[in-house]
Parts: sequence; C-alpha cells; structure tokens
Amino acid sequence: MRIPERFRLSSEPVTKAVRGLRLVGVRNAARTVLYPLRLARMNQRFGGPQGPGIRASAGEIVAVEAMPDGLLLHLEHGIASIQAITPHILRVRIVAAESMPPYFSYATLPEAAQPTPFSWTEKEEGILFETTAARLWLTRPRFGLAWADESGQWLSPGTAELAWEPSGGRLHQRFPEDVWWYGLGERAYHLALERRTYTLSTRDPEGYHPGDDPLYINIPFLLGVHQGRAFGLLWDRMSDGAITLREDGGVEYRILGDEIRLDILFGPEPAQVLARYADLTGHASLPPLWTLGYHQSRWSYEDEATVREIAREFRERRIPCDAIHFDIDYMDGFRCFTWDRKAFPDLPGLIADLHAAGFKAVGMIDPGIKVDMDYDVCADGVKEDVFCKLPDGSLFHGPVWPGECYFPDFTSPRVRTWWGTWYKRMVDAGFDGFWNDMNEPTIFGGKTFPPRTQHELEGQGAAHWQVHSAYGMQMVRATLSGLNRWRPHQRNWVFTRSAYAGTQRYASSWTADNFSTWEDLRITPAMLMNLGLSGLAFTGSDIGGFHGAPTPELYARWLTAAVFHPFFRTHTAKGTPWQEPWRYGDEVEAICRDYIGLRYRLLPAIYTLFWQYATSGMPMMRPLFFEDPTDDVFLAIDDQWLFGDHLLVAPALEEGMRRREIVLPAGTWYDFWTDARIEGKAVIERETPLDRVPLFVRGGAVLPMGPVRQFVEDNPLAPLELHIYPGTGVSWLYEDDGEGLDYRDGGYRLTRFEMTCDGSELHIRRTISGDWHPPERPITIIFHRDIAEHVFLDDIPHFVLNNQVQINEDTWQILKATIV
Ligand code: MIG
Repeated sequence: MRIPERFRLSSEPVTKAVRGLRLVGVRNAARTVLYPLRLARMNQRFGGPQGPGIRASAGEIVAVEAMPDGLLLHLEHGIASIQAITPHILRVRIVAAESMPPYFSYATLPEAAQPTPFSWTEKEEGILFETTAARLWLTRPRFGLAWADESGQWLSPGTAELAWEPSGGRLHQRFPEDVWWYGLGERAYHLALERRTYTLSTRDPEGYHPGDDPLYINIPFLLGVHQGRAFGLLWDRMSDGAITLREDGGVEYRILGDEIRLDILFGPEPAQVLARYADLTGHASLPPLWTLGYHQSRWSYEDEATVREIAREFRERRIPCDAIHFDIDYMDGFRCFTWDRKAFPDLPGLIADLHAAGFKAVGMIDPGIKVDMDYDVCADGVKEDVFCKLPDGSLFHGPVWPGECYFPDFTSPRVRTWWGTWYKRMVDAGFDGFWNDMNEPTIFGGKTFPPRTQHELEGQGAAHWQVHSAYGMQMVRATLSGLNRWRPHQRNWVFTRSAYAGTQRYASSWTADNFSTWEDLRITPAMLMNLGLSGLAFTGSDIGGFHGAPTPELYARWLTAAVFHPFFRTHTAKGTPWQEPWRYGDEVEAICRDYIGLRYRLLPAIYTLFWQYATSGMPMMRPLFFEDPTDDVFLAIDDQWLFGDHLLVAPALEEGMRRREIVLPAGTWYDFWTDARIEGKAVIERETPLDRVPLFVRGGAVLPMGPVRQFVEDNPLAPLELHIYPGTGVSWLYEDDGEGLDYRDGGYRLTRFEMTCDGSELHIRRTISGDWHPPERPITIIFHRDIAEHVFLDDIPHFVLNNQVQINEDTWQILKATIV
C-alpha cells in the first residue's frame, strides 16, 4: 500500500514549529470539554465503588502546540504528544488528563533522545508529522494515528478506536492483514505469534505448558514484519493490560491507567529495529566468559557432600562444566543472605574448593524477607523502612518460601542501595553469580501484591498496580548495583525470572518452570527467539525440563539443541529424579560429553556473538527471516535458527525423529559434520540419529574455535583454530580477558576477516583493533571442503599438512590460498 496523493505534502521547515498554541478550527475550540478521567478514578476501580461505565473516544484535536521535540495536541477528551526521539523513533503519548504529566519510564534511556529535525503540516485530513525516516498522520476528524516509513509504505493505515474506559485506555490500531508479529517478551507460543489475546503482566504460573499465558516476563514490544519491512512497537506501561493480535492484522491494546504510550520504531531491516530498540532501552553488557559455559543446577543440591560429589563427577567423567547453582535450600530457613550451617558448615570453604576445581558458584536470592525480628536483614529492613506498605501505613506481608515475608520496595533508590549492601556477605562467601527468583512478585496461592500496595517510584509515589511488571526489573537493578559496589572491577552477572522492557541492562533470564515433554522442547527455540526479539537475548530453558523427568532421548535432544542457546543450563524441580548428563546411560552420557565439548570448542565464536549483542542489540539466536524477510517461507520457521552470522542449527525436536527437512537460505552452506557444500535456497534432508544436530556453516565464514576445555579458563595456551569455509563474506572474532572491565577502554582484540573466493583463489584480509593481546597461543588455520595447495601469509609460503597451516605468530594481514 502506498500513501495516497492527498496525504503527500510538501515538507515545511522546522522553524515553523514555534512554541505556542494554535487552535484547529473554531468548531472544535468551542467543544473543548476535557475528559474528567483522572488517576484517582483509576484507583477507584481497585478500591472505592466502581465508576459509571464510561467509554469515551478521545475525540477530536482541539488545539496544537509546537514543542521543541514535537507536538502537543489538546483533544476533546485528553491530551496527546508526538515526539521525535530520533529520526527512526517516534513517541506517542495519549493521556486522559488536561495537561501532559512529566515523562517517566523504567524501560527507556533519557540519552536515547537526540535533537531530531521534524516538520509538521496541517491538512483538512489531519496533521502530517515527519522526520527524515518517518511519516505520522494525526488524523481528523476523530483523533487517530497512521504511519508510513521512508519508502512510503504504510505500516499502520489508521486508528479504528481510541477510547477511555473507567479503568484505562484502549487503542485499536489497524495494520495490514498480512503483517507478521514477533517478540512480546516471554510467550509459550510459536515464533510467529498467532492471532489471539496476550496478557501484559508478570505472573508465576508455577509450571506452564505451550499456550499458557501470561508468564513471568512482560516485555510489551512487538516486532512487525510486513512485506519484508520491519518495525517495532513499544507499549511502555508497567500496569496490566492486553494485546489482541486481530485476524485482520489490527492490534487492540488495552491498559490499566490513564496513559497509552507507544514508541514506534522504524526499520526497515529487522536488525535495524533491534539496534534502535537497544539504543532506546539499553544494551546488555558483556557477561563474564564463564557464564557462556555449561551450568548444572537442581532444586536443590541440598548439602555440601552433594555439591562436592556433583563437581567431582563432572571432572572425573570429563564432562565440561563452569557453574554449579545453589537453589533456595542452601539458605537458613529460606532467609536470604544466610546459609544453613548444618548442611553447609563451611560454605566459603566449599566455594573456594569449587573455584580451585574451575567451577563458579551461583546463588539464589528471592525478594521476600522472612518476618523475623531475630533475622538481621528483616530487623534492619524494618528499622531502615525499606519494605512495601499498604495505604494505611502497615507493612505488607505475604507468604512465600520462608513463611510470611516483607518485600523491599525496589522502586526506591534508597532501598536499592540497602538491598545491594547485603550482597557483600554473599560476595565474601565467594558466590560468583546470582539468581533472582519469585520477583513477578509472587505470593503463594497464585497471588501478587495487593494493587494498592505503595511504592516510592523514584520519589513520585505509585500504587502497585501501576508498576507491577517492573518489580523484578528493579530488583535485579538493585542486585547488580550492589554487586558492582562490592566487585567494582569485575563483570557481575545476575539472571532473573521476571523482567520488563529494558531489563537487559541489568540481567539475563531463563524461561523457568517448563515440563519434561516433547511439546515443551519444541516450543523452546521460539520462546528464546521471541525473548531475543524483545531485547532480552541472553536466555535459556531448563534443559530436560523442570517439572517431571525426561526420557534419555528427550534429555539428549534438549541438551544437544541447547548448545546453540545463549544460556546453557540443566535444572530440575524438587522431587524429580537426578538430572545430570550421566544419569541416562552410557550412550547419552557420551553424547552430552561431546556436545558440551562442542559448546566449549565454539566459545570463541559464541563469545563474539555476545559482543555483537552487547554492541548492536543483535540476538545470538536469530530467526531465519533475518536472512530474507521478504520471503514468506522464512517467516514462520522456528525449529531451526541462525546462531550468529554464520551457523545454522536444525535439531530434531520430536520424539523418534531420525531424519528431518531443513530449509537453507540463499547462499553457499557447508555441512559442519561432512563439509558437504550445498547451494541455497534449498530444502534438504539430513539424518538425525541421537548424536547428530544438523549444523551448517555459511560459505565465506572464518569460524573461530578452540579445544574442548573442562571450563573456560582451562588450557588458555591451546591453539586457536580458524576454520575456513570458502566463499565471500565478513567474519569477526572478539576476545578479551573474559572477566574485567578493561574492555570498555579498549582492552580487547577485535579481528575482522574479509574473505573473497574467486574460483581457485581464496583471499582473506585480516585487520585487528583494540589494545589487548591474547595469550601467546599457536594458531591453526583449517581449510574445509577444498584442498588448499599453496598458502601464503603476507606473501610467505606456508606448509600445508592435512589441509591445515600452523602458525605461532598472530600477525598476518593477508592470506592467499590456491584451493582445488
Ligand atoms: O516456588 O527456588 O522457577 O527454578 O527451582 C518455586 C525453587 C521457586 C521457582 C524457579 C525454579 C526454582 C524454584 N523456584
């Protein structure tokens, strides 16, 4: 669809947008009766008698005021603003109030807003608001929105309904029927979101199956793809709501409270939308390298002897592992920041021994603080006035694991600082990373905080219902800043169960309480990809399933597929059988050993993916449509994915599946296992015995790999392998010390490989940047598929043995090879 001629207007210069009120026609001005809906009324829904069933449209635009960064629109019923945040991001706020309240958001960064030239022009049909990349129509007579990108293609042709209800707002926005939707945080659905209603809230389902909704994470961000052009919609409100993806393509949005807020992100490439989303809501930082290794967890390894035995088994069996997790039972009666001195008489000693064996320790911390005045955290919290209160001033308490608990108000900077203080004890005990659970927040009995629970909300004050979905986010913010205080020179790592838009700034996540079923395994890549398309890409699932017990086949399939997930951890519920890689017989143990080993062999490439994510918002696990969003074939595929720029993964995710079809996008691909060369676009078949995950490497790739390591710091002087897959393309290798912060000041080595291949002449230009020097390890250059006959590095001939070249100095700039 193109913009009709009547909407094409000559752009007027920005200087026209002088401050001041412009009335839009006398007829409208005479009807300036502002809608009386106020926050107080919203509150009534949760307290006093229910107001009358008012449903009113926002009405017409009554007056327009030019602001430095956009327009303020006085409506018949409410007020709206349009702001150009960047040329590619427009912010729309529609508020049921007489004046525009100050902007506040936990999701977005103030520094994301740049001075952006814009223009606006009035027409009978409405007002056209333009940046260099976006066109937004503010329509008349009924106020509504329509927008198009720079190509002129309509992304949304208009508003069907914009109304205030007693409890909140409703916006029904039209989109083309053939739009595809993705993202929306954590959803137990397929990648291409089906047309249905999704709840916007954070909840603990205590176990979920595909199709259950909502879950723990609420990221109200949609990625739309229409005829190959992508765009993003961030509906930034922390109160409960719902999004209905309609059959006709439209989106119906409902939200509690008096503001509808929509940030529109323009593309047109999916990667551009995600980069803009990361600039808007914050980039994840580089995690410590060990977090990319294999993690072993269960609820719980209950005492010292068990933890020691698990660690010993990994090392004796030569199954690589970097981290052992301590679930809630390590605590003393579930009191956070304590440990059970009977089960763990010398926890610091145990963790020191784990460290000596190359393991890191990850400890769980929940938000609920046991009501117990003999417990220092509780007594101090009461004294320091950090816990959430009810409107009558009493402390809110509710039952979770420890019994009745108080809950810190993480929306207060003072309370966040207090919370961070307690981590000193944990850091001193030796814990390396932290796991924040139950922070939806969850109260036993399927509950959360009462809606009127009071929050400080950065000095502004709010009731719980207004900030519900951001509680977990603010908890991990507090956790991370505490850790950064106690370990200022180290990368600190937290992962969280609940999250809101922007949480990637503070934490990673996982998809929590799934089941040991094939259906759950099947939906996992889709869940992880949609989280990545919502900015929270460092995530994974409980390998083998949390509730229940996997068969050996299911465990093997889950673990081998999870090698190619960002977070790689086995975890299981209390009362289930042991769930370590050696519990399923020799065959599965050997498969797990090999595939966890493969994860470690791929670490140089995987770490580079995390660097890409941190710098550009590009998720590690990418849907196939990133290759070509114009071809419908790719839009729904979610049993295969791209792991970074150059790897395509297509695991068997069904019981008994010994063969499967694989869609290869355009270009040249190499079978990782056989070096067979395949020309895409093609549908091929591969055998999938239990020990085989079909894996393909893009032609033109330099795939950096290393040896099997038992943990990431093991064997630092082993050779770096550069695997060369002939073709044309650019590859990256990012390296640094893996744990410190020097990388922020140039303490890294970034290598760029640019390969061209013209028949038998293969050419690679290598350029490096950054100040860090990798350990002096040898380098092995390994040619795949074709025989390398003559290899020159900077014009010096090198001897080729077994299609490999060994070099000791990592200095070359040009590689030339003759291949046959
Ligand atoms: O009410 O800490 O999702 O991973 O093992 C259950 C015990 C609380 C839920 C987490 C799960 C963890 C469990 N927790």
